[in-house]
Order: sequence, then C-alpha cells, then structure tokens
Amino acid sequence: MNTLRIAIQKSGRLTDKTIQLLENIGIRFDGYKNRLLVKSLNFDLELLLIRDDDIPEYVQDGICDLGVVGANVTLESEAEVTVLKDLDFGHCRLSIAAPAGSPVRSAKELNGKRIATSYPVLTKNYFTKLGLDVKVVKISGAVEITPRLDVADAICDLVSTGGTLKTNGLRELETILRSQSQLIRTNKPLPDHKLKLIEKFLVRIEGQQLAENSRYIMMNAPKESLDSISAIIPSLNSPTVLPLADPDMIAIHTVIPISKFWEVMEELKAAGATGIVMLPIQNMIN
Ligand code: PRT
Ligand code: ZN
Repeated sequence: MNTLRIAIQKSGRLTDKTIQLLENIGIRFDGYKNRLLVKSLNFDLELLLIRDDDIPEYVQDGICDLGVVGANVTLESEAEVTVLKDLDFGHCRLSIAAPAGSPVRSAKELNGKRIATSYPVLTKNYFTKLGLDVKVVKISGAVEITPRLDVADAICDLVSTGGTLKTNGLRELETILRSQSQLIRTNKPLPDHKLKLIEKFLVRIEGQQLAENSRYIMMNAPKESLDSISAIIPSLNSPTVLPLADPDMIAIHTVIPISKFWEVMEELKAAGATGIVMLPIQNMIN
C-alpha cells in the first residue's frame, strides 16, 4: 500500500528509455521482462508494466501514483492527471496527412471528408475548432494505408521521421500536436510518505536532465587569460582554477550547457585556452 507505484509501457517504443531513465537515477530492478509488477531493489517503488493506452486511466483512478506515457496518449484519453515533467524522449507529432496526389493542401479543405485515425478525440476536437465537420473513422493500427483502401480521404497519425507517410504516398498537411513522454501523477490525495518519495524522485530526474544537458570542460590557459576566459564561460558558478607545473599556466574546469559548447570553445581558443577537453556528466545536483 505504501510503496509508490509507477505505470510504464510493458513493451514498446517507450519501454527501454523509461527503464534507462530509472536506472540513471539509481533505481534498480531485478529484471522486468515478461513481468507485470516489479519491485525496486533499492527504492520504495514498484513498476506496473501495462499497455501505454491504459496508463492515463490507471493513474487517474489512483491504481498507480505515477505514470510514464506520451502526451498524445494522455490527451486522447482525457484522463484527469497532473503532468509533473516532460521527459525529453518519445518525441513525435500528431499530424493530418492526405494522399500526395490529391489537390488537398490544408486541413481546411477536408470539410465533410473521412479522416482515419487512432486519435478520434484529438482529431475531432481539432476540426471542430476549425469550424469543420469531418467523419472520423477510428482505426487501431496501420492508419497510413486507409486512403489507398478508400476507407478514408485523409489520416491523422503520429509521425516522427515522416518515412512512413512518404512510403505510403501521403503528404503531411498540418501538425495538430507535438508530443513527448511525460511523467504524470494521480490527482487523488496521497499520503505524506508517497509525496516525499515523489519529491525525491523528481529531484533525481531533474539532476539527471541537468547532467544530460551539461558538459564538464577542462582547459589550460596562460594565467593572465583567466579574466577573459571567465567572462566567456556561460556558467553561473565560478570556475575551478588549478595551478600547473608551469607557473605561468593554469588549468580551468567548469560546467557548461551542451548547447553552448561549440560557440564557447571557439571563443576560449581565441582567448588563449589550449587542450580543451569536454566530458559527459553522469549526474548533477545543483
Ligand atoms: O502495445 P502498446 O499499446 O503499449 O504500444 P503502442 O503500439 O500503442 O505504442 P508504441 O510503442 O508504438 O508507441 C508508444 C509511444 O511512442 C507513442 O504513444 C508516442 O508517444 C511515441 N512515439 C514516438 C511514436 C512514434 N514516435 C512513432 N513514430 N509512436 C508511434 N510511431 C509510429 C507512427 O504511428 C507511425 O506508424 O511510427 C510510424 C511513423 O514513424 P516515422 O518515423 O516513419 O514517421
Ligand atoms: Zn498503445
């Protein structure tokens, strides 16, 4: 009863990344394949492994306290849950597409037409907001072949690379939702013990995300370059400065956002830094 329970996808696109995330934040399991309920070896947490479509409702109903699932699934389910965190994997978009050979160039031209989708709620809402009336044909898989079978005039489906649309002679018209995996939480009241565990869990995920988006950089530089180099480093924390065998030289260590690395590296070189090394960071707590 007191163990925090998290619903994750049993077997699919999100499973490995979700398990990886849990392992990265130090939560260990003794195998999870072909099991329904798995208790962590070192954190008061158990996994419930189910189909992703069931996750939002399980969380809404309080059968699970937390869940990891795509925003597309949560929004389609209309479950009442709270999104705690975007998890930055499972990125995709829900898009309207029509046969490339058809004259249709925008969703607005689909009034009165048949749209096949596994996302009837999101699709219907989108067209209703546009003031259009379409016939939504609910299909559970292989939506992309429905125009060829004359089951539909257009589709609304998930896209990541766009390869599937292309292979099936479809042209993407509009994106109706951008999605990624999210950590969701039940809106049911939880005991203090579970609230504390969720807080701990979130702090670890934030540390993990910060580490993933940061790099540890080390460089050598002439002592007199320290001020100009410090000014270039895009970090709120002051860098670590270490002496070197050569008394005129120092080593500078710091952490920077990965997005800034190339831009900063060129400026550092110009300011006299040499031997610049960048290292990944396993974890980080600010
Ligand atoms: O069995 P279960 O119900 O648990 O799994 P599922 O088959 O319903 O889902 P699964 O494992 O395929 O996807 C789980 C989640 O991954 C989705 O709900 C999305 O949040 C996310 N995701 C990310 C994707 C994609 N990318 C994706 N490309 N889900 C599906 N696709 C499919 C898409 O439907 C289409 O058929 O991949 C095809 C398009 O891919 P591209 O690369 O050709 O554009
Ligand atoms: Zn599913």
